[in-house]
Amino acid sequence: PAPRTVLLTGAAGGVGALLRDRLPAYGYALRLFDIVPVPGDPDAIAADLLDNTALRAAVRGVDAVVHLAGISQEAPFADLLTSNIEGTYRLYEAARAEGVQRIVLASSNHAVGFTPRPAAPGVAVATTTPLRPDTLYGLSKCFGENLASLYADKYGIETVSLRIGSCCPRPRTVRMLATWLSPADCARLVHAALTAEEIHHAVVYGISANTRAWWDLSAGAALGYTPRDDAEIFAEQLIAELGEPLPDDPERTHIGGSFLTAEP
Ligand code: NAI
Ligand code: 15L
Repeated sequence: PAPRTVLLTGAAGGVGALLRDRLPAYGYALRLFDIVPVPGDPDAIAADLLDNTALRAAVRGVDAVVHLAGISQEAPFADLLTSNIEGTYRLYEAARAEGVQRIVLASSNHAVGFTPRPAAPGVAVATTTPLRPDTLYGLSKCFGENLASLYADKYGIETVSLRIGSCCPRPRTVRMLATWLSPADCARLVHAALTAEEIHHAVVYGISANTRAWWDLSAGAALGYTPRDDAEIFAEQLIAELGEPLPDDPERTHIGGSFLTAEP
């Protein structure tokens, strides 16, 4: 049966906000969790992922978890170690203890960010491309994907790892014309990841049907994800405003763009 009650961690964040607005229409009852209060929702659980008691109670009785909580950009290692590495480990341990079968994990394109962008149009980067983080942040996402693999093999917990591109109301950079994940497509993707059958550990790229995409979307299609939006509608105006990045700019040369030169 399709999961009904879903724990949304990181519910106060940008992606959390757009999923809070959209997932109930798919029939889910959401339980919200974040270290900071969720605006407009007094029932949300305000706790750290490292608070075991709160986390176990949050996970208890849900059908699935959508795990967004964590640091979402480059940061000092000590902070990533706590929120992203230990926090994700604690989440999986809580899920194992409480018998939760399915986790949708927010990974990131930055797990493979140092991969060169395909030079030829129409050549796509596969989900099986070697992990190649561009930041300590990306490395923390590699840990999450490997943890998901371990918990699938060892304990049978199913994970769909979403290597999200750029999830925001509209693309803000020329690179995002390739990496954009529209809010509506994000909800479609999470719904597909929650309901797909015969999952072990699946890795998919989370972007819209962008004309300039450089990722292979077949893994997402196999889960039933059909994106409907395309960043191309913003292209003319965005390029007129910002201009194209220079040919040797990481925004042009590598998947991870400006994260290649980001320092903690
Ligand atoms: P965000 O930074 O807006 O939200 C993250 C939320 O996690 C925040 O509300 C924060 O309070 C919470 N959080 C952080 N540490 C926590 C802890 N120790 N315990 C409990 N809650 C904690 O990030 P956004 O943009 O909403 O992203 C959500 C997830 O998706 C993140 O894991 C991010 O790495 C990932 N992602 C997002 C992308 C995007 O384009 N927005 C792209 C790729 C990945
Ligand atoms: C990410 O992983 C970040 O969380 C988000 O803020 C964006 O910068 C995104 O990647 C991106 O690559 O555009």
